[in-house]
Formats: sequence, structure tokens, C-alpha cells
Amino acid sequence: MSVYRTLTAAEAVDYARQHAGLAQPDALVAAEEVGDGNLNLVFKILDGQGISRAIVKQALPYVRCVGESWPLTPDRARIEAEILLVHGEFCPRHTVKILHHDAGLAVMIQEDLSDHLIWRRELLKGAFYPQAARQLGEYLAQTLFHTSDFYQPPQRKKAEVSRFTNPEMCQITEDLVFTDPYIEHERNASDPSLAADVAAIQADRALKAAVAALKHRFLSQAQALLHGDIHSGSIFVAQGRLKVIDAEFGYYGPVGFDIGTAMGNLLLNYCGLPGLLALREAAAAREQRLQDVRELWLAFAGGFQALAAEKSRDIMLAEPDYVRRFLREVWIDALGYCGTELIRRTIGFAHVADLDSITDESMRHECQRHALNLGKMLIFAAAHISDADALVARIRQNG
Ligand code: SR1
Ligand code: MG
Repeated sequence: MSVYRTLTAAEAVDYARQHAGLAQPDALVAAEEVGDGNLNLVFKILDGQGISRAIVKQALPYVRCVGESWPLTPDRARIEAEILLVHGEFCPRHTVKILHHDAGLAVMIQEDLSDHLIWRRELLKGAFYPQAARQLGEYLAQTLFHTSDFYQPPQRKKAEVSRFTNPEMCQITEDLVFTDPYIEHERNASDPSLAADVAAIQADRALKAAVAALKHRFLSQAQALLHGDIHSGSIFVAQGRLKVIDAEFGYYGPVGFDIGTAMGNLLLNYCGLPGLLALREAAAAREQRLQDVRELWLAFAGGFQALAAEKSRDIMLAEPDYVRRFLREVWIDALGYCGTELIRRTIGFAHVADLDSITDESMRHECQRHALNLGKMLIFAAAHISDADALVARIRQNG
């Protein structure tokens, strides 16, 4: 019999008192439900002064932003907690700390991050965190290298692939990222004035074939334990600090998917900035975003290469020429996945504030078209873009 029940705010407080492992559990007195994502309940657990001391996150048995008509496995909470524990083992500096988790209740308690801010909200305001992209690149290098065949003993790695099989959440990504935007589908949403752009995308056989190749790799390449949804809303920042949360879409997949998703969300901000900020601020922030994309790749690739040289357990995979070849393959994948993220966040089911919060309608459409064109360009040109500087040059040429 399942023990699952949805927690009330009072129960969340009690739960945190019992399980958070805080020095003064009785100081916890109230909970505030703050979940603004698409899927879960999220409670801040407050002390008598109203200061948040821990976060209780519970998976609902359905997609929160849709309702009970879209059921979804609560087992995603176990997978998320276990992924964050693994990522925390390899990159404690940039992974949120899991204090406790319970598979039956689909609940986890995380460290409080109230002294950080959500990166996306900061990017919308044009705030710059000069170390964030490098730190995100470090997180990706550490977590993806240490969970891959470069480092994991082969039998253990196969057991990990099985532990982190996440079919329901992967299907959401498979559908929402790689299929729906390229067909007529009731889940898609876009401004009516983009109808011709959407029709062109859905009629473009060459584009569909290129996206099919990316989808096929997402379906079949168990390279490393991915975060699976690493966008700027799943990242907390403070000056000099960065923490990754929300790994419920994680599974063993192609390394380039995490890199491309992260880059794609930075570029969604790049595309939206002219509609979000005044001319000069937008221009400055766009330059920062291009530098962020460059830094992110260089930190990831440099970090991965150094780890491969120092810590690879497979002596064949550690061959420097092979490491370079592997990183080239990751780069091409990442540019493609960056492109699919740009497209799906513009005309698919789940949008981003970087574009949708632009109030001037014609400016919003211009920014959305830019995101679509940049996405298409990246998908088609991925194999012809040699490095991060060439990427930045291509993005500038694109508008
Ligand atoms: C039904 S979930 C929709 C989207 O929200 C999440 O953040 C993922 O990006 C997913 O694709
Ligand atoms: Mg999320």
C-alpha cells in the first residue's frame, strides 16, 4: 500500500522538524508554499522570525501547471534526490545539498538558499554574475565526467544507468523538445503572429531530419548522468556562488544535452534582452551573455579534458586524441540541443519569461523570431562551427 499523501503546510513543518537534521528543530514554526515551477509543491520552512531554514519539496502525482488530467510518476522525486546526491558527491560546491529524502512520500528536504537568487530573474533585470557561467561549466565538467565511462567502472556504470532510468520524465522531454514543436500539436503555444514562422518550421523536412538525429541521440546515448533540465530557472546565484537545483528530468543521456540546454537558456535571454531593457543596458547585457556562453563551454571543455587526463579509469578512453574527438562530438551535439531549446521555448508548451514577459507586442515577436532563426541556424550549422569564438561570431552575424 502506498504511503503517499500530499503534505499540508503544517505537515511540511512537522516533517522538516523531524528530518531536516537542524540543530533547533522546534524553532521551525511555519511553512510558505512557493512553488512556481511546472511540477511540484515547494515549501519554505520558516522559523519564528520568518527566516527560511530549509526547503521541503514534494512531487505531485500530476503535472502541477496542467492538473490531474496529466498524471506523472511521483518516483521522479526519488530520482531527483538520488541524482542531486550523486552530483553533490562530485561537485559539492555547486549542487544543492539534500538533507533528507523519502521515496514513499516523494519528498525531499533541501538546504535553504534564501541568500541566493534565481539566475533567470537576475538575467531578466540585466544583473551580471561574472563567475556564474564558469561555475556552471565546472559543475557540468565534474558531474558529467565522473558519471561517465571515463571514470565509472563499467559494471557499476551500467547499474547506474538502470538506477536512473527515468522513462516518464524522458518522454516529456522527447515530446515537448523534439516532437511537438515540429508538428501541429494542442500542447504547443505561440503568438498568432508567428503562425507563418511556425508553419515554416513544421514544413521544413531538412530541419525535422536534423532534429530527429538529435532526438535519436537523446533516446539512445547513455554517456553520463545528466541534470536533464538545466535552465537558468534551475540555478541559484549569489556573488561568486552558484547552486544547481531541480534534477527531476535527469537520466543517463548525451553529455551535449546538458551543455546545449544551459547555452540555449543564456541565448534565450540574449534574444529577449532588446525587449526587456533600454537600448544601452540591453547591448551591454547581450555582450555579457555572449561571454557567458563562451566561458561556459571553455570551463566545461577545459575541466573535462583535465579530469580525463588525471582521473580516467579507462586507459583507452583516456587517449588524448580520443578525448579531443569526444569533446568535438559533445560540442556539435550541444549546439544542436541549444537550437532545439531555443525553438521549443518559443513555440512549444513551456515558454520562458525572457521572451514571454516582453510587453511590447511587436518587439516580443521580433525577439521570438530571432530565437527561432538562431535555433535553426545552430541546428543546421553545428558541425561547421569550429569553436566558442566562431560560435560567438556566428551569433553576432545572426542579429
Ligand atoms: C510538463 S513540464 C514542462 C517543462 O517544464 C520543465 O521545466 C521542463 O523543462 C519541461 O519540459
Ligand atoms: Mg525544473
